[in-house]
Amino acid sequence: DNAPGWWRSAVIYQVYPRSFRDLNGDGIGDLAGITAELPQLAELDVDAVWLSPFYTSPQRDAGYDVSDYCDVDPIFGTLGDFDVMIAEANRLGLRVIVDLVPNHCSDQHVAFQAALASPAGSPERDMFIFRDGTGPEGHEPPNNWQSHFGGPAWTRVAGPDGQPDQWYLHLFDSSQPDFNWDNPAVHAEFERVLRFWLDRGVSGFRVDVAHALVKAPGLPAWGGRADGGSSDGFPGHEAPMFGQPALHDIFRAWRLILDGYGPDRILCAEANVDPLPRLADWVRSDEMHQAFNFPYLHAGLDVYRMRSVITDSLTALDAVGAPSTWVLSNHDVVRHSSRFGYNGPGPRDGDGIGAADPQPDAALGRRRAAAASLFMLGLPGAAYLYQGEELGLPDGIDIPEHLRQDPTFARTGGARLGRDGCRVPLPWRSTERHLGFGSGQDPWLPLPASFADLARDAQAASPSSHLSLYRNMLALRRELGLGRGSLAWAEDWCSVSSLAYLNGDTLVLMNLNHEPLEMPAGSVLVRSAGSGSGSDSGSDSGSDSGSDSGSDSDATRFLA
Ligand code: TEU
Ligand code: CA
Repeated sequence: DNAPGWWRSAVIYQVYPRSFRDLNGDGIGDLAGITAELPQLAELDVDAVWLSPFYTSPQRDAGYDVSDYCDVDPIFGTLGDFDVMIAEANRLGLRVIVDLVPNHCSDQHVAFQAALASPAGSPERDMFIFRDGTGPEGHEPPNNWQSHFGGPAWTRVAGPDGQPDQWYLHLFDSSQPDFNWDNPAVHAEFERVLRFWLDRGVSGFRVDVAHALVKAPGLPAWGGRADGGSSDGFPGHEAPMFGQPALHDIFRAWRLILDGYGPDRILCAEANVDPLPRLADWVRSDEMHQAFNFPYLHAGLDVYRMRSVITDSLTALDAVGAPSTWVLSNHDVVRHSSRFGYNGPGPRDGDGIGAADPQPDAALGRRRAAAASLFMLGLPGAAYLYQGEELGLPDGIDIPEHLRQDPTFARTGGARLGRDGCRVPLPWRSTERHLGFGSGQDPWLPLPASFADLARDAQAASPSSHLSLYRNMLALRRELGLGRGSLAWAEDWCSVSSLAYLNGDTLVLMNLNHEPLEMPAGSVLVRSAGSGSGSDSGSDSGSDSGSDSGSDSDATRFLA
């Protein structure tokens, strides 16, 4: 699909490189592994893949700590492997989107090493956010901001003379110094990075913590949760480290660069913000094309919240001429198949699920995940899938402490388990060593025993599997043009435990009640109940087709 607007209705599949497929057998996924399995993604019929970072990195935050933005980390392969992957993707009609991490780099990046070796006030330090400490002898951090991963957002360095010196800001791990976006040299550097990857054929960028690049002048103390969070877990929209007006100039400059490569190159903001109008702020015809819809992810299965998020998203984004995006899982949150296995509040973002925690009901979670995914894939707009959700994978629960890699775990002294559970490698072939993830060393995180039944080959062979549901739904989505459709709530089918909308003459329904809802005979095109595991209770999804357009009872229907 070469149309400039391809992204408006696209299904974009997130590949987490270290966990996708390990072709050289060192226990970590690699670019050659992605190339080898791209045909599987083409067959699933997604439009594009988005790759989480594979750049040179000490891997303190799984590659979101970049030390060279224009090269491939040796654990993932080489630039040559990247070129081969792009060529194979193009051959298969798949686009490739890469991750841009402009808020911070690795403390091993040459620019940060140069800053450490240079005195306070030097141009080298001005690439980052260095400040003098407060209190006696500057022993206290410059302000009260907290890192997302726990602990203060400031770390003190030793000066070139070895004496205690300034502090630098890091909204994430101490190994991830924040860039100073008030400095034009930082702008120039990232414009170079954009061109580098556009020249290699990428279709665009997912922009990591896009809303955080610019900090409020003077770095004022933040009275709310110091990591910018509000009580319900969303970063507060008035936080001084988010949503600053100067962001618009940055995004406009980037958009000009992308447009120079053609109207089909896109920018998607990863901006974990609320409320929704704030999200639409970054999506403009001369700025970002898209932004992740985190309010939708955070609505869980609360039908009232889902309904208002959907309505508000469509309204807010319609006003700026953009479609919404929809997302249920990514590499930062407990997979929806596990989240939905709880009645009542499940784990908070970043907390993970451990063996000692209350356990989700796996079968219930998978059924509800099937229903919720089907419901999401019927919505107009773009959908982002996270690798493994098409298999209904749950989080890994039994991860030994010494294997946990997410800095959240260490920075909170184990109080929060972090995000490793959703990053467990994928099962490809049920009878092979390491379930086909790799044939050599142990995978960097163990695959749970339950993954054997969920392996891709086993599911591909079963018409009632979770994977088959995704395939069927994605095929219908394309055939019926649902991504480019529009939404009207189907009030007759909405209740305290069900939510339904019409997209054209297709009715999409999610039923969270134990009792199935009766649909007109012969009208269901796809339903999730009965896919995967048993279907005694919980939720149910399916779809129906009517012959004529027109009356509601003849509408095409999906049940979830
Ligand atoms: O995440 C940004 C972000 O806002 C996260 O704090 C997210 O809300 C949180 O992890 C949920 O627990 C991005 C990347 O997706 C993440 O993997 C990186 O660790 C982070 O940026 C720093 O680069
Ligand atoms: Ca490997």
